[in-house]
This record gives sequence, structure tokens and C-alpha cells, in this order.
Amino acid sequence: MELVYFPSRCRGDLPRALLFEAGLQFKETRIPRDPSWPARKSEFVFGQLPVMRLDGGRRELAHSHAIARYLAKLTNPSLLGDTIDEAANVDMWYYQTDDVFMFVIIPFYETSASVEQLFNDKWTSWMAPFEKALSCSEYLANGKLSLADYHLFDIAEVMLHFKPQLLEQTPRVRAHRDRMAARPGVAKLLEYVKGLPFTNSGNF
Ligand SMILES: N[C@@H](CCC(=O)N[C@@H](CS)C(=O)NCC(=O)O)C(=O)O
Repeated sequence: MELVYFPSRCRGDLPRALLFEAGLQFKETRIPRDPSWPARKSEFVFGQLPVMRLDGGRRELAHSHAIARYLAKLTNPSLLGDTIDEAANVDMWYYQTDDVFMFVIIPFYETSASVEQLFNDKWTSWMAPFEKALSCSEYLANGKLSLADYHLFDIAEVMLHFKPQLLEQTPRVRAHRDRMAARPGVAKLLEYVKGLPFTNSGNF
């Protein structure tokens, strides 16, 4: 398996985490995010990354969530829920994490006082449903580990680096991040991405 992404964390970490958690061997190709990138976009089905190359490059799977779901099905299908109802609950939490992730990555593209203000104003309300869910379970959905937990971890990681003081205001999300970070595969991920920026825009 070959994961193709930029030399950054952002949407690369979810597939990376699942690969490490499953102990799968993979190759990672990092495409420089520099003036040569626009000419390379057409190499990829949607002109964006991450992409996973399968079957020695004969198949290409784009979209971090399609890749994540594929890896979950392949290595630990329970991450997607064990019944239809569980799966619906996992999807619900997973899609919510992605809605919030889209906000949380705004500073990758913009730096302004208004972004800081947005985070100060909104972080606790974005996190409120997660804090509530984590008050009765260690996990977001069905009382067990799911894909949604990995994507909440991605959100918390961004905040830990961007505005750690805000993460401290949501102690259950903070504790959930620490529990996830202690998982052997996630610990390997953190070692693997050490020093990688979250983005290549230069913002952070
Ligand atoms: N929904 C897609 C979003 C992919 C995406 O936005 N990729 C960004 C990097 S995180 C990208 O390729 N940007 C370069 C470009 O659009 O030219 C996913 O989850 O994979």
C-alpha cells in the first residue's frame, strides 16, 4: 500500500493512524507543496490528496474518509459499528467530527485576529456534544472504539498545537486525546509525524 500526501499532517493523519494501528506495512510518498504541485494535480483522480494506491498502483482511492473506511473494513470492521444501528451511530459522530475538523483547519489557510476570535468564541460549543458523550463513555459511539474517535483525536491534536489553552477548557476531549495517544498504533503515528507541520501553507 502506498499513501500519497503532502509533507504535512492534516488529512494524512487519519489514514496513517489506521495503518499504524493495524500494523500494516505501507510506503508513504510525500509530494512537495510548492509551485510544482498544480502541474501534478492531474495525476490524481480529484486533483487532491490524500490518495491511497492499491494493487501496486493499479487502483487509486482518494478522499481521506474513503481511505479510512476502507482501512477500517479491511483491518478492524468493528470501527464502523457491528450492527446497522451501531454503524448509523458511528456515522453520525464521524460526520460531526468532520464538520468540526473543517472549522478547526481554517488557520491552516488564514491567519487573522478573526480566526483567533472564532476559536475563542466557538471551541467550547463545538466540543459540547463531544464532552457530553464522553461524560458517560470513554468513546464517542456505542461505548466502543470507532472511526469517530480517531477523527476527534485529529481535532484535538490540531488544538493541542494551535491553541492548547482552549483544549484545556474541554477536559473530556483532552483526556480522550490522551487515551488515544496512548494506543500503541497512535503512539507510533505521533512518533512518525514528529516535526511535520500541520500544513504546508506556512501558517502552522
Ligand atoms: N475531502 C477530501 C479533501 C482533500 C483535500 O482538501 N486535500 C487538500 C490537502 S488537505 C489538497 O489536496 N489540497 C491541494 C489542492 O487542492 O490543490 C479528503 O478528505 O481527502
